[in-house]
Amino acid sequence: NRMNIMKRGLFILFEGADRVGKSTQVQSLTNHISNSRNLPTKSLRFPDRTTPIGQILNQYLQNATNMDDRALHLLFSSNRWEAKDSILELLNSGTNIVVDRYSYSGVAYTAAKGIDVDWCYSCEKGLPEPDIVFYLSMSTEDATKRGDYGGERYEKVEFQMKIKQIYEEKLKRPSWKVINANRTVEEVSNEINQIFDSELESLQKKPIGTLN
Ligand code: Z5A
Ligand code: MG
Repeated sequence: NRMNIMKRGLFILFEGADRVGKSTQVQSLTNHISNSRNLPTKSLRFPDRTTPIGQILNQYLQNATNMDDRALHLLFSSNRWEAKDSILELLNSGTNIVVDRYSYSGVAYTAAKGIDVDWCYSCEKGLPEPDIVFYLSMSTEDATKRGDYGGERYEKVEFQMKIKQIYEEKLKRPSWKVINANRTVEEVSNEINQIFDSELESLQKKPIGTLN
């Protein structure tokens, strides 16, 4: 395994609307990379509710506070900017990161309130770019039938349909891996593991990108 020590980590991102199984698949791919592939791996999630900014976001999401939509958007973005140096350090030191939501969640959830997509995205320019984006897709109707739905602020069917539309019509890029999330956990994770395994070597040779 000495060869792996020389290689940078990959930045793998999971995106999608509520309850499509992102956190489940983040856990599964993290296990696959660290146990089956024997590579250093860490999972991260946004919002990172442990920082002071993250605590404000947590209160908002739990319906405890209200805030201007753009001010809120900037806090979600700041919560990624404050993680930028540690993300780059992890990647440069050879640790793969599997990330649960990032800039595209930021844009989708704010733009769904009627705010301009380009304005939303501009705050994200300059952040480290994910090497692979897994976009988990399923019907909003089926997603709402899954566990714990309805607890947090954004968990309303009409809002979720808008989120899905923004992801698919405004944000999705040709390079995204669109995954049918309406299958068993194992079926979904098998497809994801295969994609990761087949792209690992070539992506390790690419420099870390920047959102632009
Ligand atoms: N937000 C924002 O506005 N701006 C930003 O910049 C960012 C986020 C970064 C917090 O999200 C909120 O912040 C979110 C967006 C907003 N809005 N809301 N609401 P969060 O990531 O903390 O949300 P969460 O609580 O983790 O839920 P989630 O992301 O909606 O769920 P998920 O991670 O996609 O799904 P899961 O937890 O893996 O699975 C959900 C349930 O389904 C669970 O009971 C599983 O056991 C089950 N499950 C999973 N996979 C399957 C399959 N394949 N079949 C059947 N059942 C399954
Ligand atoms: Mg989740």
